[in-house]
Amino acid sequence: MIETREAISEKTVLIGIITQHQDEKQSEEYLDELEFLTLTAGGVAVKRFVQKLDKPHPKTFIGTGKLEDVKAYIESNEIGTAIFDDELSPAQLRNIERFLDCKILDRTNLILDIFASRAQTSSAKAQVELAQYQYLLPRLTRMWTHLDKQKGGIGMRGPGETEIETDRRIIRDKISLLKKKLTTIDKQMSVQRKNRGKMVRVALVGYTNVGKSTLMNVVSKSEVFAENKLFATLDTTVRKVVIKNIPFLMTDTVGFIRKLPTQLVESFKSTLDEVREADLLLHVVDISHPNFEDHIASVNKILDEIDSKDKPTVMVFNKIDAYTHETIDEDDLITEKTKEHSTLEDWKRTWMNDLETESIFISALNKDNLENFKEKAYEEVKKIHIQRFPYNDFLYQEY
Ligand SMILES: Nc1nc2c(ncn2[C@@H]2O[C@H](COP(=O)(O)OP(=O)(O)OP(=O)(O)O)[C@@H](O)[C@H]2O)c(=O)[nH]1
Ligand SMILES: [Mg+2]
Repeated sequence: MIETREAISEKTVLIGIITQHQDEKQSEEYLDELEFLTLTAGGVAVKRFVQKLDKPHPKTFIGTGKLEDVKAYIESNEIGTAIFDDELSPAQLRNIERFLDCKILDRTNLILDIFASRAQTSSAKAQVELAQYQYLLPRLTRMWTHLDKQKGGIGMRGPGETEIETDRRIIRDKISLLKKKLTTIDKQMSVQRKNRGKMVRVALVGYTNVGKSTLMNVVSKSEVFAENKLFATLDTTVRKVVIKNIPFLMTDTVGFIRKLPTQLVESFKSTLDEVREADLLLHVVDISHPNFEDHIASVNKILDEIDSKDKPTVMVFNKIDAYTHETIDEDDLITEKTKEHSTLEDWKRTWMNDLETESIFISALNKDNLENFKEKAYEEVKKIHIQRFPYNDFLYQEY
């Protein structure tokens, strides 16, 4: 595993841009997420730099004037790491490294780093390692000294060209070895999944930290690791669940995030196959999060990328206990009602009126509305079960 962790346990600055499609509030929320990622990786964000740009500057991500501000701040505040809220191209990374005298990380790097620290099984480890090397290959610069020494980071002078070439060769070899290893793992996992028979398979999907594992635990009485950090779950867990008289398999999977690095989506093939092969998706949403609609869109985008967008899906709005909304005074005639003023009842009405989508509102933590959730899951599983086992209809008689 490529270790970059100890390098982040220091003061960091966050750097993002606001495009013409975003408002400032949205950009704040994106940086809140980057700060949460930084925290999860063990760092502390002490300052944010934001610049209005239509698209990232091709050479330096933000303009050089702004970069000067960052440089000055870094120098006078003992900042160890600058974190950019997007994937930097190899050229951008090189240019910024020349400019700023600190460790440079981008969003992809940060996510890969968290995944690396979370990986438990050999399959998860191999998947992350492959993604890390694929990210690293075009970016071998002075940041990475010769691999034998394995020292990343601050102030290291670069290896010579021949050393970089040697490193590239080593990395290419590692990539092809890992790919072979993963092909073997994929085969084993696919056999395992086949051995589970024809039982209906339900997968919990959703943005990271929305409560998938918590819900899995309350429904299946298992003890899957859940915590208030991003990407608590990397390895899938499968449990047999019985609701009324129908048994089915429930899978807890890795959380998704906005701009999930493509290397990760590709290398997590065997993990995502659980989703791909599921009969029913429970799309869990944290309705208490100000950006939850954005989260839904990100998850749908990834589902689309793994050809799972058209599966039967129930939207499970979780954390209703934590939902808050803004209010408008009765005598305030100026403020216009926006989404931030929607009550939980408003949201329920909106989603219940959407006839194409099944939805349910719960709190997995407080077990609010859990019986209705189970009923809903039962109904949906039953539809699939009936198709699969047409002669088993005695199962559905009410007792
Ligand atoms: N207030 C509130 N918090 C909840 C609820 N459900 C889960 N949480 C909390 O949300 C945090 C994340 O929960 P997890 O179950 O780990 O979320 P996850 O979706 O599995 O997250 P990843 O595995 O990181 O993708 C934990 O601190 C939970 O206690 C809920 O209904 N209400
Ligand atoms: Mg989880």
